[in-house]
Amino acid sequence: MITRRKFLTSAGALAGSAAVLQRLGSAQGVKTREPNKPRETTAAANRNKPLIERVDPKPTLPPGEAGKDYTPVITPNNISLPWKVIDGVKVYHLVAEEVDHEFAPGMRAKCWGFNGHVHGPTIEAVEGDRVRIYVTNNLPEATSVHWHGILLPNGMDGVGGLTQKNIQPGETFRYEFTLRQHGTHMYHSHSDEMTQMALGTMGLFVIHPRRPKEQRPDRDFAFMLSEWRLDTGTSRPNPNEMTDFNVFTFNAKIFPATEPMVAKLGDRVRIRIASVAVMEHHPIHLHGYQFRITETDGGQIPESAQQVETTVLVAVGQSRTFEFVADQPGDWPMHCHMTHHVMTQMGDKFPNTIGVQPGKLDEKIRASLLPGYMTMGTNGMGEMAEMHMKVPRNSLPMVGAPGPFDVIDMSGLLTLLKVREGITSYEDPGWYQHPQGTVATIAAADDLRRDRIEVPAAPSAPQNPTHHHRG
Ligand SMILES: [Cu+2]
Repeated sequence: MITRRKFLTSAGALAGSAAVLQRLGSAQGVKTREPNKPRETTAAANRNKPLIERVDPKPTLPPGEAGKDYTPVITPNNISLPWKVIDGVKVYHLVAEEVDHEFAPGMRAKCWGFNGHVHGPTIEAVEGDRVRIYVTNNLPEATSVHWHGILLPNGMDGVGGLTQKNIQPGETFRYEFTLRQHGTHMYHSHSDEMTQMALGTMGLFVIHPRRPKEQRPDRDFAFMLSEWRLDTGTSRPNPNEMTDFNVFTFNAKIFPATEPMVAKLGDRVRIRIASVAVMEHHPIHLHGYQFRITETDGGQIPESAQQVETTVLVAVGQSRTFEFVADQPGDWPMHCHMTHHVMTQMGDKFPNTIGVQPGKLDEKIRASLLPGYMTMGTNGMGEMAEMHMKVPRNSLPMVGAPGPFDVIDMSGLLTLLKVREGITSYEDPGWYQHPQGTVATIAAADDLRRDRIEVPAAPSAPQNPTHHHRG
């Protein structure tokens, strides 16, 4: 029999041990977010301290060191912004400027970015670091930089006109704050955002936990998603576009210009995906794996609440981080599952010709109107990847890159995870060599007979069959 008194006593003991566990947890490792309580470093939690200490707490730990305190993040096709430590503060310098950016060989545009990069380099720091970030404006109009998702004094939030004066062309502003959190965050201009962000002025801001409770990843990759309107023959993305984007990028690159993620068999892999522009949400799907969503913008999710997924939706303004053990070798695509987001430029505004039987149409048009005319897409768009058509200046055919078997008829928001056994470096190892018998191939007649597979007759002769399979 549990008496009321007994019950209360044991409940009290339980509550006590929970508090002890919580203290242990916070001493040993990362605290998960508790947004409904004031943080120990915030103004409301320190009402008895002087105002400046409450609003802008000074660091209590030395600057975090790579290797000792964290495993550096890898930003494929980009770099981490260099910094120096001056009097215990990590000092960074961003220069907002026009950048002649290559999305993929054959497609360049004058974008806006930072320090010669589109997007800007990744700012990397550690929870508890004090950071001082100088921003020089070399754009032709005023700007400001907002630290998206970062907890800081209101006047450091970087909203032009609201929390600070705009940074005029030629001016350099100083931002300084102590990092009170960890996670995948971003920075972006917050002055004329529509124009500046559509041209690329944004970057990742990765804050490592000081003492991770979880096992550290062997490979930690970070990506920023974006979409652009870049019309063929033009040299600048069009920032006035609201809905109809035609270039989709991982770290401002289009497949096959996206650097692959390379991992050794058995590596613990973390992938961070963030988006802060422009107008689209992207469900990012990884082939061959299930992963745990381990972090949101708010930092680590308690293990009991982590979801196991194969696709993660990253909305504009969000970051999502997932982890898995790379236990299956191969070349695995990671791509947006919006099918038009793995195409480029010429994929839209194309008349639907699927199933059209052009008959003598092509001949007639060639004779009387257009000598080079050819009806396309009647059996699908895959053929477009193989045609090596002449394309207008500064454009890419909408799909296609050479693959190990056939042309890969995807582009845009696609990159590869390359998992290999026995590699000694993380250089691109080339295409995966499959163990014998593990590749789908044309079915042998013996197999069909043994398994009693009856192949139905092909539909009555298509007019211009394409040879999507070369083998
Ligand atoms: Cu997408």
